[in-house]
Amino acid sequence: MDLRQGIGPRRPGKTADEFQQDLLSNLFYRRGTTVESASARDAYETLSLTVRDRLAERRSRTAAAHFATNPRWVYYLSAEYLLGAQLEQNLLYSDTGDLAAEAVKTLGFSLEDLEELDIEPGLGNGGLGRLAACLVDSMATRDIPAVGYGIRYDFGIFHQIITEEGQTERPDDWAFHGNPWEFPAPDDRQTVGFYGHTEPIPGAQTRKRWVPGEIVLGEPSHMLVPGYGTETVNIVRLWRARGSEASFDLSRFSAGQYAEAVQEAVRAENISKVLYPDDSTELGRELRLKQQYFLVSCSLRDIIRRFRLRNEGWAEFADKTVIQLNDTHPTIAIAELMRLLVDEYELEWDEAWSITRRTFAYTCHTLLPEALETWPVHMFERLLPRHLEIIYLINMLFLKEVEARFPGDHDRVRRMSIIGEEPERRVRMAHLAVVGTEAVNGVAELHSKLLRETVLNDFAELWPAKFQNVTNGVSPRRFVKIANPRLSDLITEGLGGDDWLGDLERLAGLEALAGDASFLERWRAIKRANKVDLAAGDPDSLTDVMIKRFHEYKRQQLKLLHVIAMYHRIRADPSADWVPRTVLFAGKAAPAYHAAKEIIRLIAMIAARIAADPVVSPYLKVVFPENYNVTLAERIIPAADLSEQISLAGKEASGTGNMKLALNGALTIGTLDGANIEIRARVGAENFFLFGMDAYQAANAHQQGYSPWAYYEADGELRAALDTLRAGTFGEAGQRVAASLLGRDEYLTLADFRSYVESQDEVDRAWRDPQRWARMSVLNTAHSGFFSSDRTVSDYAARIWRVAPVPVPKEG
Ligand code: B1H
Repeated sequence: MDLRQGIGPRRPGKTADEFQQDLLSNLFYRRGTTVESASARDAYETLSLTVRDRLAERRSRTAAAHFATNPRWVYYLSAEYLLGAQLEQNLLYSDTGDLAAEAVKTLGFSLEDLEELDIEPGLGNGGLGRLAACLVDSMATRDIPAVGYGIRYDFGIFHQIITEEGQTERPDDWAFHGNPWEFPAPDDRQTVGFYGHTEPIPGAQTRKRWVPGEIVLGEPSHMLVPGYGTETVNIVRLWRARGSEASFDLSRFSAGQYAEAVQEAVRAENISKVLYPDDSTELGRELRLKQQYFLVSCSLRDIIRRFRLRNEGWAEFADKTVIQLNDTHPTIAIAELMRLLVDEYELEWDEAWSITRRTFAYTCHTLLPEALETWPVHMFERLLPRHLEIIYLINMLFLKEVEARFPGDHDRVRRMSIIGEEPERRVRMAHLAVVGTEAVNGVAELHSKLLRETVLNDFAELWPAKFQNVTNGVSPRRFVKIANPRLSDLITEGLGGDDWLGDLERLAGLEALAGDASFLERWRAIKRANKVDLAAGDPDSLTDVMIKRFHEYKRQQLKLLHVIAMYHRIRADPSADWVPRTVLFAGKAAPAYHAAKEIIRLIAMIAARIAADPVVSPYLKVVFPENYNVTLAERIIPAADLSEQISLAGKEASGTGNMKLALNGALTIGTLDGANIEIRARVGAENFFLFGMDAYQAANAHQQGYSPWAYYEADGELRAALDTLRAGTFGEAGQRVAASLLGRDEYLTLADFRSYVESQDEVDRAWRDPQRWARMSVLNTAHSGFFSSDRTVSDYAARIWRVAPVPVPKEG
């Protein structure tokens, strides 16, 4: 029966009355309550279902269009998704905001009340996880058939509490009250093996049998990912680990051994229990590798299942499928697809390898050596014995290729091997990712260039055409329209329409208004109103924000040295005409990253000290709102005047906060690092505060005998700031930070201090001319259209995925 003709499901209505009726039906029949007794949570859940129904209707049309087309699909594999709050976005994308606002009034609530209850699935750490969320948004917006695969962690990124003692962590039970946006799909569950041993198969050459020692179930659920201004609704499919039925031991339970009875199930469920709260370093924990394989194994089987719905045999698999690896975390997929094709589907090795290589593409997000994942061979051998055998064979064949190209170059072979030998034998996941994929990309121009010139240089020499750049981007819907409604309205008015939300380069039209005094006045008033809403400090002060994960390479400590220098200047001359500043830090540190937590503690200490100082506090305020997440970012970004992007050049792969802030009219003070370079090139050098050394100077500094003491000796203001820290004025945290800076100063903070302070002085001068500042602000927004994730996705689609959009017909 064709459900689209004759009898089909009743479709959600378009009018206010129909929306209202649907809301009430959902309240009665799905929530099981009544208007009289509906709580705020009842209303929130019911509204969410009502909005979700509208997206689900589009989803059904999307699936039908995809099924009819049998297109090439993009599968995005990512250990992290930072999707942000769902309600407001889904109201916008289903164009039901006004209907919803009216309808919930009948239940006695306002939309704002209900938005307070909305969930934020914190299933990621920082930029990498938020990028995944922006890309799935833009894939749907660009009508690309895609599924995002991830893990449904029970506990997302920890909830951060800030006290004068610094950061403490609390578990984030994000779905404690349930998640109305999620559809469980238990019928699509998969079984995943771990441990065990391999056995030869008589008569077979490369095929082997893997007998796992542990079996875990992966249960999927999905969330809908609508496109903006289009009919497409894609999905993000998240896997949750469960024990099998057999994992509950009834006889032990009956014997009163309650803990033992469930221990196997608990062990299984621990796999998706918690997100690793680590933004950079490899934890070396077996559970982490287990998570990675769990994600990959479930997702690949699901991808094959979906392929088989529409296709027979394997001839077309690589033409119909592209699997994008979001960093190395899902890279074991390369060995797993080989295992499935060779061992389970009985393809010849060469054919399987040709399919595998053509199916995968790899995005690298770092240059930090400590963030390039490697796993001890012994751990692999125990957990994934068959995969290790496959990796050895891939490596052997690959190294033969290298030998043939560079005869006698044994050092090159050693450097390029997927297995590192020193100091212990380890599997180098980035090497596997380069060898097993068709395309490798960095995330900003400088990053992609440095990848080719440094960490992946040998590979770029072997396969130059494989290496590409795709500069990151951000969703203008979430980070301008939803986050900054006032500015969005003004932009829409200024441009004569809201097409810019789906075509961000249109912001360039604002340039014509940058000389219009009344427009600039309104622009300024909006920034001020956003600051009033944020309520972080005096709305007339310069709001100077540094919002990102805490890491020494990002150099929050450099910003602090500047704060201390300002503190000293004000104390030395309290009656001078200082530019008042509110310095806002927000961000999390990995719980085990002590140096980063020390910096947070120091900020808390300095903030309290300055607040208590009647001489300094009229001009300088330091604030640290706790628990930085997507929702808080959406409040801070629209209120920012100055965006701190001050990483040591060559260390920040791209940055995406830099893009969000520039789009919202903050001016950047930054180094020539990551995407800062591309932002500056577009907004114009005169509208960007540049300082510091470049990546090449930074790369050579330590080799050339860099000495932080030389800078300490030569610069009185720097010396005074460091001496204040050393003297213990800001506690032990201050002493330890100073000791680290005057010890090795790995990230060359002292070397860039003078140039940074001079650039900050330039910031003050620009701020004193409000017209000039407003014009610079407008020009930043006007020329940041390139940084839409829609453009990023179009780049991937054209150059890496080679996929075409599949339009979804409108209803009726
Ligand atoms: C980025 C990570 C990352 N790069 C390891 N690498 C992780 C590495 O839990 N882990 O083990 C988690 C995350 N994250 C960031 O990616 C870069 O630092 C940013 O510069 C970049 O903008 C972002 C998106 O490409």
